[in-house]
Amino acid sequence: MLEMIAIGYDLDASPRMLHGVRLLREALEACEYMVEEKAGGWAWNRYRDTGHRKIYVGRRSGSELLAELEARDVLLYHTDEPEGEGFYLATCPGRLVVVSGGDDSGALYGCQELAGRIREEGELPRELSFGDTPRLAWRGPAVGLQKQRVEPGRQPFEYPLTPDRFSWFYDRVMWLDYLDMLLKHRGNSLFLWNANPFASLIDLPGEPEAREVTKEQLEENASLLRWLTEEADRRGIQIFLAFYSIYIPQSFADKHGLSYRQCKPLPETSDYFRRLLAAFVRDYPTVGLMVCLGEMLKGQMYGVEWLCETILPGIMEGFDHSAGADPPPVIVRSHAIDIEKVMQEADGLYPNLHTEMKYNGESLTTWTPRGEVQALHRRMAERDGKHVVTVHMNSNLEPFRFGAPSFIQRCVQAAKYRLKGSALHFFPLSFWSWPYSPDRSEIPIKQVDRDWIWFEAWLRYAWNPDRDGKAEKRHWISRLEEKYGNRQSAERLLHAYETIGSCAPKLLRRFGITQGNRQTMSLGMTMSQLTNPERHVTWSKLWESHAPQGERLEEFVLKQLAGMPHLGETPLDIVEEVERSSEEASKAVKQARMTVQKNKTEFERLAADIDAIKAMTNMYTYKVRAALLVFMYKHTAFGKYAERAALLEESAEWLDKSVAAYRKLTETTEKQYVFANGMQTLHRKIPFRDGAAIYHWRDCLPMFERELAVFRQRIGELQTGKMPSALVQAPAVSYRRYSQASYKLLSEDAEQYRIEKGARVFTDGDIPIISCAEELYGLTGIRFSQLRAAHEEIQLEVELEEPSLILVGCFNSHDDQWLKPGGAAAVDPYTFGLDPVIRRGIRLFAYPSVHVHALPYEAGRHTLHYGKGAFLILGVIELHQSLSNRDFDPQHDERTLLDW
Ligand code: ADA
Repeated sequence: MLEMIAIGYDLDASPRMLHGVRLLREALEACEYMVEEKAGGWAWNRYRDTGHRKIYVGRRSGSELLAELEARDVLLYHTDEPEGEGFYLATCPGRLVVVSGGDDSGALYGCQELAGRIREEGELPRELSFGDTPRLAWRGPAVGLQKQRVEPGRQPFEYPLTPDRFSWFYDRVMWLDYLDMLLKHRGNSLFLWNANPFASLIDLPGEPEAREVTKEQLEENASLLRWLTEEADRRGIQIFLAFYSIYIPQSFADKHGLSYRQCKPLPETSDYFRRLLAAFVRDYPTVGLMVCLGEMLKGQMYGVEWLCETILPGIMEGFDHSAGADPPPVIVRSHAIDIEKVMQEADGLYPNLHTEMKYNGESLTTWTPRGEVQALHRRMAERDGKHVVTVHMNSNLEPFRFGAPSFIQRCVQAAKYRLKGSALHFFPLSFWSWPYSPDRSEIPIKQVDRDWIWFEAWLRYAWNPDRDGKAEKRHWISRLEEKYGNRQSAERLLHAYETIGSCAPKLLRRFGITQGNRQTMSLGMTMSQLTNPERHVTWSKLWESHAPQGERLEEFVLKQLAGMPHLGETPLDIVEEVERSSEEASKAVKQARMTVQKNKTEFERLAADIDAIKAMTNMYTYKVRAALLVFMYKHTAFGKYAERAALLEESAEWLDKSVAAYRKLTETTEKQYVFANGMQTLHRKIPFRDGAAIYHWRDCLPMFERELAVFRQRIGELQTGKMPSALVQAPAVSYRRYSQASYKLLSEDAEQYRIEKGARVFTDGDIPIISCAEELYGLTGIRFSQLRAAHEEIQLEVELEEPSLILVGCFNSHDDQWLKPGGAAAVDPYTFGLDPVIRRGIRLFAYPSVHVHALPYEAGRHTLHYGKGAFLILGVIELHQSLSNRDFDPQHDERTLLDW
């Protein structure tokens, strides 16, 4: 006889609780119970009347049955009483099983836990007393409504929601699978990223230009979002839309004579965003919002106005007109703004306000973040709201698989304990190509399938990072055994995942230039980038905050030569560690191959990844050895000719090996991967400029081969007693002045002047030009007070006749008095993120050298303001012309930098 089990719940049970009941029912039926649902549940003193066993699912606050049983000491907890998403499972006298949830999500998770136990044991357990609660408040991934490339005729980030761009967005079956996966691992938030999603979702009355898609499309989008929000909510998942306050629809911009990117809120744009958000929140009061106020230096200035005068009032207005019970959560991102300044002004203006900041920048490098970045996280976390830590982008891991669970566990612990974060948001491994992975495959591989271990691990540890290491090891071995059908293989694969997983983080943090996604780490680095990182615009937070204490290459060599003690992680420590790890991983995977029973194709792909990461590791470690020898050469006394020459010889040998490893890497990846860098735009610059043209190892191999050939040729020249030709001969190229563009200077406290030898570059002091690059000679620059610029942010009003490039000169010095192009704005490809067009393009008397950047602007009026610190405006030139990419000071360049 089949046993009957009743599941009771209150009449007002929410869809979320009912989803939990459904999970329970399915599990019971799978174990051959008969199930009867009892909406309305039982009175506390009558439940015993039902003779068979029963399960009651309830929310602690609001459930009469739970309240009475608790009050009469029938239901007792041996843990903290369940609150929020927490739950407790208990067996009570009278053949009752209780699922007591802190809230609806708690009840859902309780049902899920019980359903899991029923399936595992094959029956409804007779004895239960188990409670659990999440340690982090939001736990969820990002999904990019963004594409890998800038669309022709459109701007970066401009991706209206349409099926031709995002066919998967309209695939409801795929969404349900994804939401179920999130629920399975207790993810409770999902962040959809787009520059301005509202323009594809909201129709502002009388404002057709504010819409980026057709009316029909807009309706389809709106219906999809509504459906998604409901289905997510059922599974305890909060949907967030992540947007940037600076992007307005192009058609709207055209109508008002504005540009697509709006740093400064103008009356028209402020009014637009306010109405847009009000309309959105009115229609979707449960959708959370995550706002990025900046993504450019100018955001530093205008974050407060955007948030306090436009965004929050818009949201409040929408909420007041909505049916929502509580104002939706709003998360303010710290990217490219002075988050502290913004939050100081915003605190108290909105009841559900939170902050967000990146974990290791746009890479994954360490579980011991420290320094300035750690301090800022902590200060944010001390505020009232939740502080979200984002594992953003992971540009040093792409395009490979990453599945080192213990690394991930420690990162989540660090997010909680070192950074004091209370929520975790993480990116998929290939954000830009969502939902597919970069693997070359006839049938596209979905990231959720390929990177299952990535999703599971982040979510698992976001629920509870403090799990016991040994038990965790068993857990992952079982999961791998399920996948590959054999325990021994599983043990070896876990070892392979763990050991190979440490390579990319360690390589980047010790040898890389930036934690930002300007660098595609797996494509390698040039000798110049290793030996002269400063020339390539470094981001020192990489090693000061996102790495354990340690030494950079040159520092290490200098200490070594001086016989000084080393501090922390040295380049050679890392070289040794990663070589050993990748070797171990490679052995482990070979052993695993012998016993793998299932999923052999995926196994081979994983094995190929490990081969590729090993080749990448060797490519780096050999090259680092070569670079260390170049530094030795640089810092060994002149005169010791033979000794110095031998250093370079040895260096060339290592470089040779590095190129051989690169060849192997290219061979493997040629078969396995479509691309290395997910984002294929100008923004990617390391190792080579332009991620749109250079995105595969095969594109880089010839350049690295050439680098080796040139290096050898130079050494040959040195050995014959000649200075290498590049050192003595000026290149046979002649440079012409850039084509000027007309512009007016409207500010009264600044003046125009001709760039030429002897001209003064500031209105105060007497700082003349000693020499300047031919490209700049004769252009019309702008000068202002250096003293004032050093102490406050200078604002210059200009009017451009046509779209133009403004040439901005930045001083090559860390001193506070100069503007820092390497600050927040360096991540922005459209401002200082671009490498200078002319390095050391102008020499001034007794001043640091000046790098010249070319910043694009639309026609029309602009306020130029880049932050505090002095800089130069060296002219305004036509947008379309070929720009230099050179160092104007060849002596400096070649002789002291050894950049050949
Ligand atoms: C990086 C990335 C951008 C965006 C940005 C952010 O700069 O290239 O596309 O994701 O980070 O918003 O944090």
